[in-house]
Amino acid sequence: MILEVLKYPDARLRKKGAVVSNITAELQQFAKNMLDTMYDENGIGLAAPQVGESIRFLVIDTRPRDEDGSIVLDGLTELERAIEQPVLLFNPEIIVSTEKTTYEEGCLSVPGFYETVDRFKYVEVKGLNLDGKEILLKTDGLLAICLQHELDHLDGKLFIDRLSFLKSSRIKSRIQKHGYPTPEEIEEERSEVRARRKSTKVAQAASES
Ligand code: QAP
Ligand code: CO
Repeated sequence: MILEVLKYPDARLRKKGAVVSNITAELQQFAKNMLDTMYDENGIGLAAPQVGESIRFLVIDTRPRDEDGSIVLDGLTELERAIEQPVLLFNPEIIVSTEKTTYEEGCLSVPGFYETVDRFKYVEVKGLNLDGKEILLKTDGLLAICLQHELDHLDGKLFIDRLSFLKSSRIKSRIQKHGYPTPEEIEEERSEVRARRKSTKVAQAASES
């Protein structure tokens, strides 16, 4: 089942998610619906508060895909490759974070807007899987960035809150005045972001070698 994704400035996005104490069959079905919704919206991550459930749960699948949707594993870091995706996590917590990086992020709750956000490069995150089993993820790459972005949602925080006051205010007032861009405008912005990310990646690879 596909769920409705709430958009900024919906007040429900600002609530702190409650700790899940019991992973019921109903919650397992909800988890599956969130995964369906994330794939349906072409997202790489989704947190429960984004669909109006104020609980600590997130889904992520950052595996890169080619034009026809098949997964290309060589775009992943070694640490990312060791982690089974999609990731479904209840009560996630960052227990270790090291080094800084930046990434041009977007969000299904702020469609059509992308900005560079400061994040940790490496994180260790613990939580519970669908069966309630404790798991520990040690990762870098896009998966680490996405985990930090989705964890923010569980505390009512959006990526636009992490920008400079000027950049953040510009986006917020633009949305308040003009609403969200049309699907055509969003698609245009997305292809520009993809091109920028690609050239950043090439520049990073060159500076590392
Ligand atoms: C969070 O965001 C994220 O504007 C997940 O028109 C993003 O899946 C973490 C999306 C980037 C790290 C890096 C956004 C889809 C998807 C849009 C998403 C849109 C269509 C966002
Ligand atoms: Co988001």
